[in-house]
Amino acid sequence: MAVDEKLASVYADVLERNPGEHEFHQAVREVLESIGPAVAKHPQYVDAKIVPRICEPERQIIFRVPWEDDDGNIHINRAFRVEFNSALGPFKGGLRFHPSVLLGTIKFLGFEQVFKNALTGLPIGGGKGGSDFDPKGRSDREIMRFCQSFMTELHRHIGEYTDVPAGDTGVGTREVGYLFGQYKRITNRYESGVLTGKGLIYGGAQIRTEATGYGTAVFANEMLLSRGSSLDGKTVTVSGSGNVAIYAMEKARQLGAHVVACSDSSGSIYDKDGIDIELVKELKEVWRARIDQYVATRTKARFEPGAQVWGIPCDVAMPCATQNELTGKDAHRLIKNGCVAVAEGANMPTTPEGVQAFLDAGVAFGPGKAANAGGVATSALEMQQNASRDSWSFRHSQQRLEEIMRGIHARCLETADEYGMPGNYVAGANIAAYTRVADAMLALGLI
Ligand code: NDP
Ligand code: 2IT
Repeated sequence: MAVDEKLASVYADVLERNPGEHEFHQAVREVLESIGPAVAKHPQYVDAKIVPRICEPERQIIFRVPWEDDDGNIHINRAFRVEFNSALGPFKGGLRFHPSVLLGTIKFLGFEQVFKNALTGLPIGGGKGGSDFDPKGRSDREIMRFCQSFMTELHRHIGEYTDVPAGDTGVGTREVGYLFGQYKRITNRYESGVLTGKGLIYGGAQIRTEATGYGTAVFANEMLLSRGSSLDGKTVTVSGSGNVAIYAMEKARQLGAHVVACSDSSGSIYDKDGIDIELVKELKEVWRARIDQYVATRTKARFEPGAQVWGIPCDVAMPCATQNELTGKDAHRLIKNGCVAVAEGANMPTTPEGVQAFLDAGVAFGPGKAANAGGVATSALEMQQNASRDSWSFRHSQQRLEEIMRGIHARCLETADEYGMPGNYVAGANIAAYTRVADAMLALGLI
């Protein structure tokens, strides 16, 4: 798809002013390709230069993180917090620790987050942060020292009314605990709402751990229900085996699906009897092991080094590992093998060619900013509980999460219909989110 004529110069500007940041360019392009009809319908957005303002982060912070390993060696990492847009609420979004992280990575994630958060209907702006720190193989003490050093700088930029980080790749409950401990120590404030994804014992919310994956499977089910089918009895493949992948598999199974494959960056496993999700949890959450260890216990399963899951026939695919992990070629293979629905648990896991192939083939395609919004939505519920010094039951939290996911699904479909692109969740999500952010920005004056 092409970028609308009115928006072409905005996109050219983004390319020129953010050189080399390909993932950021890709994320912006996808939104600009979708929102042409909304911009045409609302000339006030053009007059107020809403689109160029949305493409420029409100604030970008880059800092040094020095830390010492267990042998006394000194390491220097680079860290970022991109506070992208606060029209709808405090900046909100996760922290990623992965060696591939660059400023452009965090900008793409922050940009996506603005729209995702708007789609939830909750009062949260968008931001993202992280570091090129590699947690693999590091001891608990090393992780703690890194988190403490990271927070020693980050603390001055965040706050429950300002910017509220959470987890993402490489950052889970353990890391959020160390980050919160250091924030509390420096500021002398038990400010629970400054971070989400906390442990249950000190202000965390029920179902936050499960929320992204659960929400992704619920979204897949909603897409199928709207087409007269459901996840029940469907064969599902999932990429990754981290937080999002594990709980996407768990909810898919609860909804009656047969999950046969998952992966990590070393390769993929195929278990035709159904993935033993408890085993994957233990391997990944307790032992922090590589995925090939799965076949040591489940001897009939197959591990393929270096392989992805996309060659395995399935009805529903859920990419839950990382950006651009599902290419046009992978998409064509999935379509040929009978895949009817794709729900993105990861952020931007499908390349533009892949997305186009799915849309052209009529596959129900749920983009990450809609399908994986359950995580951040539950973070907003955690903020709500912290603000009222309350804690809700698992059952109530699960009900809220499912309502929110159904609401997002309906909003995407209705918007796609309204703009004459029935069934196109990409257009629906981008337009619905864009108009919400744009209306808030207009109301707040030139900000
Ligand atoms: P985790 O760190 O828990 O797990 C990440 C998984 O993806 C691991 O299996 C990892 O394999 C694999 N992976 C990560 N990077 C790469 C890479 N470059 N190449 C191949 N495999 C890779 O992260 P999450 O599950 O939390 O996040 C996964 C995705 O979901 C990300 O895109 C994230 O932005 C998105 N997301 C996360 C949310 C959350 O609440 N956590 C919310 C919404 C979206 P290995 O261990 O071998 O590196
Ligand atoms: O990409 C995402 O939505 C997240 N990593 C979750 C962010 C959050 O603030 O819970």
